[in-house]
Amino acid sequence: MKNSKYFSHILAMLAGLAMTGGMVSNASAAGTAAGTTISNTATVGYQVGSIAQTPVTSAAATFVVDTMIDLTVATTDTATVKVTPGATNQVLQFTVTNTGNAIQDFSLTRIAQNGGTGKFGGTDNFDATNVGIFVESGATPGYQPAEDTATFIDELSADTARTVYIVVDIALSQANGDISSHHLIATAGLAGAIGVEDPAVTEDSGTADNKDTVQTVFADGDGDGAGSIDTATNGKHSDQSDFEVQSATLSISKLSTVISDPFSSTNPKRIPGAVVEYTITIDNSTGAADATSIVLTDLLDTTNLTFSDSAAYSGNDIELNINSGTITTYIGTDADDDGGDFGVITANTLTVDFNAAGAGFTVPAGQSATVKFRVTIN
Ligand SMILES: [Ca+2]
Ligand SMILES: [Ca+2]
Ligand SMILES: [Ca+2]
Repeated sequence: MKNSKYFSHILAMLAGLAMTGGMVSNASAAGTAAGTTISNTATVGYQVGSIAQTPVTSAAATFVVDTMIDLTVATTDTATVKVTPGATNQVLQFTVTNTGNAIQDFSLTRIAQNGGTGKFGGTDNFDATNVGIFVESGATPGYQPAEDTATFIDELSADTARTVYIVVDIALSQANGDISSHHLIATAGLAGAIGVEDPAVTEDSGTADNKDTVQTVFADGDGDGAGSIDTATNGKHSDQSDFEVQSATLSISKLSTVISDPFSSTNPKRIPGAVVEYTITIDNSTGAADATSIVLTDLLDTTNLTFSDSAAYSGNDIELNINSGTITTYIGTDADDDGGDFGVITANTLTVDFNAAGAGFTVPAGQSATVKFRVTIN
C-alpha cells in the first residue's frame, strides 16, 4: 500500500514534467512574447507529528518579459543572378525574418561591395545603377514595380518573414562576366505606428534589470561573419548576393579567296575578270548569351568590284551558315523578299537580314556564323 502510494506520486511528478516539456515545445521559436506578465507562487506542504498541516503559500513573484531584438537576413538566390548589359529592374531576392519576441519595424539599406569576393565566389568589379530596395506586397509573387513599392517592413510579427528585393539597372557598357555584389542590411525599429516607419530601437544594455518594465536586448548575429557590414548584437543583420553579366561577345572578320580567273581555274590570280569569294565570320564563340536580330551589311567597292550572280551556293548567290551546319541561301539581285540581297535594300551594299520580315539572325552563345558571296574584279 505504501509502495503503491509512492509510485503514484512518482507518476504524478512525471506527468508534471511531461506537461512542462509540452509547454516549452509549444512556445514560438522567438520565445515568450515581450511584455508578458509572469506570476508564480511557491507552496510548501508539511506535517507535524505525522499529521499533514495546511500548506503555506508565498506572495506572487511577478515580472514582465523583456524585448529581445533578433532578426535574420538571408538571400534566396542560389547562384549569381544573370543579367544582360542594358537590362532594367534586375532583382536580388532576400528574406528578412523577425526572430525576436515582439512586433518590430525593419528599415532596409544596401551597401555596394567595392571589389573583393561576391556571395557566389566571383570578384566584384562594377556597381549597378538606379538602385532601389522594395518589400514584397504579397499580391503577386516576384517583383512587380507597380505593386511592390514599400521601402521598409512595417509591423512584422515575431517568427514571421517578408521578402525584400534589391532592384537595379545594368549599364549597357558592362561586359560578359562582370560581377556586381550587394549587401542588404535590415535594422530593427520600434513598432506601433502602422504604415509609418518607426525609429530604430535602442537597447538597455547599460541599465540594470527592472522586473516591472519591458527592457530591450539585442540578440542578433553578425550577418557577414566579418564584423564589417554589421556586427553581433547591434540590432542589424545582413546578407549578400550578386549580379553576373552574361553577354554575347561578337567579333567579325572578313577574308577573300580567289576562285577563278579568265585564264586559269587551277592557279587563279586576282586579275580583272577574276572571281573572288568573300567569307565574313561573325563569332560569338566566347559569348555567354545569344546574339540576336543580327543584320549584316557590307558596302562593296563597286568602282572595282561587281557583285556576282554566281549561283555558287545551292543555286543561289549568298550563303548564311550558322554553326557550320544550318545553311540558308539567298538570290542576290532580286527584290529583297528572301532575307539576303545586293543593292536592293541599300545601294552598292550586301544586306543579310535573314528573312522576308528582315528580323535578323541569331548566333547562339558559343557558336559562330559565316556569310559567303562572290564578286568579279572589274
Ligand atoms: Ca510582388
Ligand atoms: Ca510602423
Ligand atoms: Ca548584427
